Amino acid sequence: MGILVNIHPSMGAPIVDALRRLAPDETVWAHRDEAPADAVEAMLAWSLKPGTLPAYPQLKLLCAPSAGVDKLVSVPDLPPDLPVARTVDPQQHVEIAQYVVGTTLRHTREFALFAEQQRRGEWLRRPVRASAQCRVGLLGLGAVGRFVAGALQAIGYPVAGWSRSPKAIEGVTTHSGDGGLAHLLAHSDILVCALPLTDGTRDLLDRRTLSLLPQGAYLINVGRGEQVVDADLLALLDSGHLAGAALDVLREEPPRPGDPLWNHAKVFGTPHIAAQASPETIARQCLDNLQRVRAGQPVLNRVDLAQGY
Ligand code: OXD
Repeated sequence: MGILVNIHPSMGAPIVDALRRLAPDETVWAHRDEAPADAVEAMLAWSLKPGTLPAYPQLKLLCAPSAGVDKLVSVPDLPPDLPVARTVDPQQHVEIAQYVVGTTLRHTREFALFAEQQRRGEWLRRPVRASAQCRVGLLGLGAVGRFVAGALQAIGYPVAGWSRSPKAIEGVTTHSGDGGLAHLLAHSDILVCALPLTDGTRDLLDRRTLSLLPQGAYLINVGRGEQVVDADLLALLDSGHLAGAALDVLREEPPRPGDPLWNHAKVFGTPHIAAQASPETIARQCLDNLQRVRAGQPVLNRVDLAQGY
């Protein structure tokens, strides 16, 4: 019996190494072709094709190497009683906050513009936009959202937050529900999306909701690409309603050649690098949970399949 790392080797190989280092007595397979189907007890996967899970009759645990589990819980043949665990890596919260702070500063302190000026050999001073007048609206108030809120507040940005169900965070004005969302959007000069992808958040940021943002607002997406309707975002960037967007996640990763998001002057795009759980943490939490399943104990960081995260 053993663990199958069913992840592309570019991401999976360091996790295989970590598992073998941490648990030299466990059998770890780095590829589906190597693993006897009836010996796979736990699987690590980022996404799954329909038909994969039923091929493993002894599977007792499915682990995501990530905080987001949307690509696992959406598979139609996921057995409802199979424990699915996410990875919770506090370092990921730090990294997401770094990304949001970095892109917020890049926008509000106009770093791209100054880089362009430097390239042109131009010495032109401009007034600094006061951070106190740049309101940040944060969608998603889980562990990541809370950390991001603290980091932005520490450098002078007023932060308000929204989540589907009411949540309280000390020092942050919070909103919930549809009415709360409209209010938050209308008062956000920068909108940060740090939501999990669920049926309730898919396509949440479309023409209607993004139009509620004030003229000249900026979008930062560290949630999932499927939460933004790309054509609507592009239309609002082109019309000038939105000043720009920093997108770490896209509906299609990588985007197709010719996708207008690739080259749009107002889009700062990065290839889903805002944060990654460390291979060590992924491996440790998977091994821990496998021990728990074997001992009949509850799995840690178990995904609520009804909620989708
Ligand atoms: C995650 C991610 O969900 O990296 O952890 O996107």
